[in-house]
Amino acid sequence: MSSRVTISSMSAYAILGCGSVGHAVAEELVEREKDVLIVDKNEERVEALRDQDLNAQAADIRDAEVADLVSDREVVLILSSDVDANKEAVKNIRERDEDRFVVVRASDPVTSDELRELGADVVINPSSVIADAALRALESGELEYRARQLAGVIQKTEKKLAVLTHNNPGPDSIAAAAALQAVAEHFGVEADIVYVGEVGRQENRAFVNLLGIELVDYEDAEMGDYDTVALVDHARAGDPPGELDVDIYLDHYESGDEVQAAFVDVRPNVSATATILTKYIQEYDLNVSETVATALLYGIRAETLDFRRETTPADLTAAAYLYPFANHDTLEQVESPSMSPETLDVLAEAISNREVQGSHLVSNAGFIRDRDALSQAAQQLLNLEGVTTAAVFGIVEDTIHLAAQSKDIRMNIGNVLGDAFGDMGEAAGHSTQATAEVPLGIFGGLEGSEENRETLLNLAGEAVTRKLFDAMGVESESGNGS
Ligand SMILES: [Mn+2]
Repeated sequence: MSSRVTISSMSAYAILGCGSVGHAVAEELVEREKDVLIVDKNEERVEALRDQDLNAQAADIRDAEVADLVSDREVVLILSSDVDANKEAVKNIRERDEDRFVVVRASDPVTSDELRELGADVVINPSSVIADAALRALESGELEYRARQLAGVIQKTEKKLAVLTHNNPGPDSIAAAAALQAVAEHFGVEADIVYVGEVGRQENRAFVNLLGIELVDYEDAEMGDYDTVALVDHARAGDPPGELDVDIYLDHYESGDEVQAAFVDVRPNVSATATILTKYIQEYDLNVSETVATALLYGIRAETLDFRRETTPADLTAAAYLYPFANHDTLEQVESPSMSPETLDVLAEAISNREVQGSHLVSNAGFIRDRDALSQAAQQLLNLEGVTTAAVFGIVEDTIHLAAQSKDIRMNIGNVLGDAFGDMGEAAGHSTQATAEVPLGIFGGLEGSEENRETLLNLAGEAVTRKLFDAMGVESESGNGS
């Protein structure tokens, strides 16, 4: 018996009918040091069982006195191949008392129903047991086959593998990509995760940053460096860029078009591509890293809205497999990104230094260490009443860093920063969020003393603020800022 059932509080068993099934069960129970009584009508067999030091008695399991014989047993397993005899046995036991836990072997669905009506607690129908086992074998065999195919395609890589997430990737896609990267590494193939668009939303950025997942922007990627291309979780997120020759395609959604790739695994019966990758990781028996396990678990949870949306048994078993390997502190942080003390300082500084013109806010946060704090501060400042665009800048070493966020649909903040700083520094972003960097040197060569630095900060701050308001289209009207 391969399945492990623990019935620890029940210690005394009876097996009625000791053919091959009954014998296998008896051996397993005795192995587990259970007290087992075997009843079979074949006297020779009973003798043989006794020779094996088993507690066996000869009796026809149809006889009413067999019910007395097993009355001190908590569990009775009626396993003979004669289903009519089994029916009699159940009837006798139930007539004697209601308490025994009775497991009975049936022969087909009809006798299954009859045995249940007679009072069996569990009915086993051999043909459905075999059918289940066959299906499970098929499933694992199929996975083994697919895993071999996928490994083959990965191993053909001579240069590098590019794993493309879907455009503006979310957790499922990033997690699946990180897992495929780990699978490739397992086969000695270097892989990069490549994305198109933006990693939007604070949780997604927190997810990528906290786990230290490295992503390559498609714009910066040299696609010629890759001779194998994989698309993960792509079907519902627009077309991949350019004329990509796709080798590997993994998704839980069917693609609208026919996918042309050497290896395709689409499973509409699971709810996350991260689930599919978890199955491969199990199949390859990969030593899954904490990062990949945490990423996959978050991917599954995010895609199923914490198991509330279209969750399948496969998603749950994948999550259960990942659970012990994942870092739950990180998961908690990803799910509720907390504000670092640095961000809080930057935010406090930005609030007190804010200048507001109309619905536009610009603020100088001074000398800072962590430029990521700027975009978080800008995001928070959008919560101020009447503010639709917020830009916060600060100085890190010799560079002014600026982050801006806008919820004003008439304004493209990416263009605003490009207009204001494109010629003296670098600006990047899109309509709702953008960043810019300007070398401090542009504002004069003051160096050295603390006093000079303060002067420089004020000069640069005024210049940046003026340029920003100009680019936002604000005339030098009277502001209502502080
Ligand atoms: Mn997905």
